[in-house]
Amino acid sequence: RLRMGEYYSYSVISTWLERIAESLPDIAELIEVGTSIEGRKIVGLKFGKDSPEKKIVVIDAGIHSREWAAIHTATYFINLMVNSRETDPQIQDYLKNLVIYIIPVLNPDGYEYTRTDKTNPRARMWRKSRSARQCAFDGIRNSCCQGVDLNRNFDFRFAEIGSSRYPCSEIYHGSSAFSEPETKAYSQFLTSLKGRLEAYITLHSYSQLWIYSYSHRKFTYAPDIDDTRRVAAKAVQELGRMYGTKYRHGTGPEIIYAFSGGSTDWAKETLKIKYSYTIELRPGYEEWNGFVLDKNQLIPTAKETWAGVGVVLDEVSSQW
Ligand code: 0X9
Ligand code: ZN
Repeated sequence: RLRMGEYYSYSVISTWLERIAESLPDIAELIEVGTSIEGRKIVGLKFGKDSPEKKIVVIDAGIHSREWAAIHTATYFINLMVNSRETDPQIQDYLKNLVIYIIPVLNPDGYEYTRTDKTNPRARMWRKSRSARQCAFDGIRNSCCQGVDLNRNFDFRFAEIGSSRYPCSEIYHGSSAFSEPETKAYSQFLTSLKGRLEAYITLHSYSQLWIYSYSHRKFTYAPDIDDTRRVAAKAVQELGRMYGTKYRHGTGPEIIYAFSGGSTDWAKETLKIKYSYTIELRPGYEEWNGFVLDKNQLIPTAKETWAGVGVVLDEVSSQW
């Protein structure tokens, strides 16, 4: 058991997932998405007995390592599924009607690096992966840096907008689409679920936004935008009912900025997932350094997010 409202190392989180899978084989299975550049196994849990006609929902977090509130929220979801499986009828419905994958830390190397904080104060703000140094001439000198922004490395309009070809940039897109083991493995994992994937939700922080496709250009949507938008609107409404937290919904360029190479756009376009959302958790965008969220906000953040995510899950599970 993990006490919620705390931050844990990647090894504690993954051991916890293993234990859950061992002790509750009827509802949870350990899954291995792939291996990070430093050799960590990217693991998650698969909830619900599988059968070919069941719809699948995938929830991930931690593609950006400094976004600890997102990682906590994903572990909170897991904790909730496990602890409420016998008492909460809503969770029982999900377990019966859906297959839900939760992968709490997509970028474990980056996450562990952010936890080395005490020896290196700058490390807490690390966003990218920990891939090997690459160099590029930036007009003045040849600059070499480590890490790729994994949320710029997906094969959706790769390198077109809102990313950088300089390895020292925070938004370095990598040498080519899916050049990184983390994104490559994850895209293969998601592709293997194609056809049954009805929702894909990626948790980030911060700015209190519920974002849908597409991100590269204003007013550019997939044909099923009406459903996507309706469910997003309902989700932010339900989320706000709990503590009054105000979220906005829209596409990236409409409500924050345009960029390409992100996971939700790739999932939307390539896998034709109806509900493909990026959620930016607390705090609001006016906060100066919202990546460091006060511990006492962790559980409320996770709870209200679950209320919003529940709208998506209800939508998908009621189609059955
Ligand atoms: O820039 C990103 O990768 C995400 N924001 S974050 O602050 N967590 O790094 C994605 C935001 C989604 N934005 C758009 N779709 N434009
Ligand atoms: Zn992020």
